[in-house]
Amino acid sequence: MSQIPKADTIWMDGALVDWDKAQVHVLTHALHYGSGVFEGIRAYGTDDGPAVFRLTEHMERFEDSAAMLFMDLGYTVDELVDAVKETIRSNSLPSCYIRPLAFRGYGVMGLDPIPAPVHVVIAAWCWDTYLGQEALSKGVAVGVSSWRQRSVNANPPQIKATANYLNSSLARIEANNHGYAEGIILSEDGKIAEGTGENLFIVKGGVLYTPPVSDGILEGITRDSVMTLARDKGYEVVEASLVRTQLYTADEMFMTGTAAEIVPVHSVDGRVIGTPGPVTMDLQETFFRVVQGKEPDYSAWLEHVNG
Ligand code: PPE
Repeated sequence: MSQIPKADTIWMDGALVDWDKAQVHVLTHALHYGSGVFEGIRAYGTDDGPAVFRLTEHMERFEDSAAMLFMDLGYTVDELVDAVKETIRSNSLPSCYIRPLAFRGYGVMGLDPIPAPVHVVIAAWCWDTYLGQEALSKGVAVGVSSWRQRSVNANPPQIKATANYLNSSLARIEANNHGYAEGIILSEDGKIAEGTGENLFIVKGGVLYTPPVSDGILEGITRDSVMTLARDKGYEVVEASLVRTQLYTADEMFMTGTAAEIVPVHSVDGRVIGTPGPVTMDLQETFFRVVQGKEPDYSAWLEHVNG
């Protein structure tokens, strides 16, 4: 993965600071105990300048993640929405990836996070493709991980917590070591959960299937967008528990995420599913038109940065 391309400023606790000055103390609570929550959001170029895709929904999820950990962000969703727009404007980014992060800061040590101060930062930079240049058009090879998904009663996957990504990192390292672009993580009882940073869909007999939130996944905003677009196009979409072999016999498979966007899967554990299928590519094409403001029916999903 390439280095983060530097932008100019980062929003930190209410003010824009120079990129290089956005620093923390080494005794920051979150560095030691993973006491943080974050978001990943994308802004795309449109005819009316950059527009952030489903920004309010991302900030609502951010607030929900924080609230579940008794973190008071100190800003309303509207204030955070404005802060994201201000960050993009200040960096003059025509399109970008946006990373809001709330974390427990410097002051106390020990496992009780409540006495530690809460900080909120928003950074934005250009993050082109997540799984490689050819992933979007040709698809990727994935493998089922030997690591199991964090349990709903241990590190709840529905909270977008920094600590959850230890699990994702173990699976990503393994996938890379095995020559796969991504790992698919199963729950302890063998159900398909998600990728290390994406949700997952299969297509079988023209119907789309994706695991329900109750199977222990992050409730992805791209997942929701794809379900909505697919239903609006007349496809049937079913939230259903899936097992490993259903991936092997799928007609099509793809993964969804803000960073990854909509990535076709061409093989699972060496079983070839095929070149990117028609349903996958239909949805991917529509998704890219939507985010670029070319589908007026979905303009409510775009939050423009200028004006
Ligand atoms: N599951 C996980 C575990 C996950 O991290 C993401 C997003 C998703 C599903 C898809 O959610 P959504 O972006 O709302 O459609 N992963 C973020 C972080 C990736 C990273 O490597 O960092 C992202 O895509 O921004």
